[in-house]
Order: sequence, then structure tokens, then C-alpha cells
Amino acid sequence: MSMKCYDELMWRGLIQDISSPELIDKLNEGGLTFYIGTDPTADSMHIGHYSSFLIARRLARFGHHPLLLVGGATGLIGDPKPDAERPMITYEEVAHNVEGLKSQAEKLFGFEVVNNYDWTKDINVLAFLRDYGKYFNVNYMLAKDKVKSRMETGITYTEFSYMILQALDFLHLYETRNCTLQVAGSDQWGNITSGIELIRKKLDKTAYGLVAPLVTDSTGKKFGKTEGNALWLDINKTSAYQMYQYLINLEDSMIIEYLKKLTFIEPEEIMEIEKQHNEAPHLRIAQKRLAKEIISDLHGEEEFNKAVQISEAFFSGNFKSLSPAQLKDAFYDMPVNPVEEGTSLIDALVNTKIASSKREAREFVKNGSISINGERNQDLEKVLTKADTLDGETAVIRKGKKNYFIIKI
Ligand code: 545
Repeated sequence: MSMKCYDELMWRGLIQDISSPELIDKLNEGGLTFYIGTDPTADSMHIGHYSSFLIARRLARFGHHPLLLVGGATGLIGDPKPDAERPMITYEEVAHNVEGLKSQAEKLFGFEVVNNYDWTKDINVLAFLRDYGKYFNVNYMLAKDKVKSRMETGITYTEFSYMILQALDFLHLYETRNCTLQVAGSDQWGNITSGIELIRKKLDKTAYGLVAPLVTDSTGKKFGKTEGNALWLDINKTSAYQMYQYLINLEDSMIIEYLKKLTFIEPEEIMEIEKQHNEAPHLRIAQKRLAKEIISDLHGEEEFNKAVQISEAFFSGNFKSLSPAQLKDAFYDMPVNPVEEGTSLIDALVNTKIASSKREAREFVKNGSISINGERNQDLEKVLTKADTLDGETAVIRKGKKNYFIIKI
């Protein structure tokens, strides 16, 4: 069984809205040039953007031609957020972020990249108002969700104008590249329909839009946001192991939806995984598979295997097989307790607050609940030296099954 383009997108839950039902046949036929845009508000994309870019790759597999637009111009203006004005970022910062996004998109997705700064920078203010502004009725602009939501808090003329710039991009790509479709997350619906309208009014032509629902958890919170921190696609900002930790802990009730939206696994196989998952959710088969698919796709299978090794080290308590880089990664969010060379293990347990008293420390050691780098230590006279470290300075003390402490000797 192999589904048509539109049916597959539907099955995966990737269609929130399309601008007209005519698009269904066009999607199924193939051969459209489409674009997806991203603003340089940071120098890396995060996992939230990943799902939108996967849609672009899916369309490419069905024979459509993707363009990735990086918003060197729109990034200087700022797409209105529903709650408040964005702080302006400098020209230098935007230029830096454009480079970051460009190379990331080329490397990860192999898309052709265009930059709207190229066709926007030379439009002068009179031409802008006459050639584009004239096609936008302010009442129409005020009715857009993003603008409406800012009526209380206020919106500057700068951000209010944003939708005109994005519409102008669509028009430009329609005219120069025969780009007839814009794809994005559902927050972009208003900007996309502005472009469709501009193309209709100026050229008397039909262009299309497709938006996907934003990926969330079961409470509606954006996927990939952890305590205000994003999961970046840049491995230097979020390691494969950090990504692995996040994915492996995803909730059971959402995991099949994530497999549909965030991987290329065929429908039949996802249904098979779903069966196995429902029979034994505690095995986390679906979470493990999701982690494998996403991390291998972003960083390669080797990085995925290294992340699994780190997580297995936590399970067994044995860290000896890990490389210094993996060790650093494994303990990225754990405090490091300095311990002087020559300190007795008992004193070290008390100093680092692993035990609350010497008496308790001796008790722990005696009953076998303390291990150093994965080896149980029941020697009450043990003294800590460099020889106990894994990499010349770090050692891992485990108390019980899963209480880990990092010491630096
Ligand atoms: C600009 C000019 C265009 C077309 C699109 C744009 C960008 C668009 C926008 N998109 C979002 C975005 O986030 C910042 C990325 C930082 C690295 O703001 N106005 O740029 C997100 N987009 C992907 C999805 C999105 C959207 O990149 O569409 O919905 C998130 O999944 O929020 O001519």
C-alpha cells in the first residue's frame, strides 16, 4: 500500500488547513515549486522547526521542488508574536544568524536557499507604499489573528507591516521561480493568505498555502521546550545525548503521533510499532525508535549510538567505556564536587553531602551501596587518588541504584 501525497500528509496529521481544495490534486500530481520560510531570530533552528522542514522533505519525495527562504529582511522587522513586541535585533546579528541557518539548512536538508534581503533591500519607501501598500486594506490587516491579539497591548507600525513583506516574498517567488505554494506551521496562516491575496490582486493568478498544526505535548505546550530551553538542531548547542534524553522520556499517549509527524517510517510499520507499544509501553519501543530516527537523521547513526552508550552507562553504573567527550556530555547538567587528592572516601562522602555523617558514610560503604566508576567499594579505608579518575580528574560515585555524584580529584 502506498498512499498519495495528500492522503499521507493527512494520515500523519500534518494538515491543519489548505487554501483551496484544488490543491489536493496538485499535491498528488507532483511538480509544484513551493517554499518554506524561516526568520533569523537565532543562528540555529530547533526541534519545533524540524517538523515543518520535514513536511518540505516529504513534499520533495513526492516530486515537488522545495525552496527555503531565510528572512534576512523580515528578520530585521519581526513577525508579531501574539503577546508582545519583539526586541529589534541588530543588522550584524541578523547577518550572523542568516549564515547559521543557511548552512544548517543546506547541510541537514539539502535545500536550495534564498534570502529575502536580496529583493527587499532596494525597494524604496515610496515604491513600497505605492506598489504593495496599496493592495492592503487596513481593515483586512486588522482582522488577522496576530494583529487582533495585539489590540490590547499595542503593535508598532513596523511589526504591523510584517505581513506585507512576507506577501511580497510570495509574489516575488511566484514571479521569478513559478513558486505556487507556501508551506508552514499554522501560526503562519495569516501571512500566507496575505501573499495569496496579493498574487491574486496583482497578477490575477492563484497561489496556494498549506499549514500544519504545531506539534505539542498533551497539555498543549510546544514540543521540544524544556524549562524555557529549546532543543537545538545544532549539535554544539544540544548534544545528541541531551536530545536522546528528551525523546526517550516522551509521554506514551503522544508517542505514536510523534512517530507519524517526525519520522519517515512507513505507515504500515508505524501501525506495527503502535501495536507493540500498546502491548508493552514500559519497554519504550516507540520512544527508542523515535530517538533513533530523529538523532540519526540530524547527526548520523554514530552520534545516536554514542548517545545510547551514555544512557546505558547510567543504567549499569559503568562509565569506563565512555570517551572524555561522552563523560562531559553525560554529566552536563550535574554539579561537580571538588575533592582533594588523598581524601578518604568516608570524608569525601560527607564533604559532598552524599552521606549526612561519617557514621552514615561508613554504613553506606559497609552495606555495599557505594560504587566508584561502576565498581562496588566496601573498603572503609579507601583513599581517593588520581588513579580513581576516569579521565585524569573525574570520577563517578554512585549511591544505591541511581543516585550519581560527580567528583573532581
Ligand atoms: C519570513 C518570510 C517569508 C516566509 C516566512 C517567514 C518566516 C515566518 C516565521 N516563521 C517561524 C520562524 O521562527 C523563527 C526561526 C528561528 C530559527 O516567523 N514569518 O521563522 C517558524 N517557521 C517554521 C514554521 C513555524 C514558524 O520557521 O512555519 O510555524 C514553526 O514550526 O513559527 O516570506
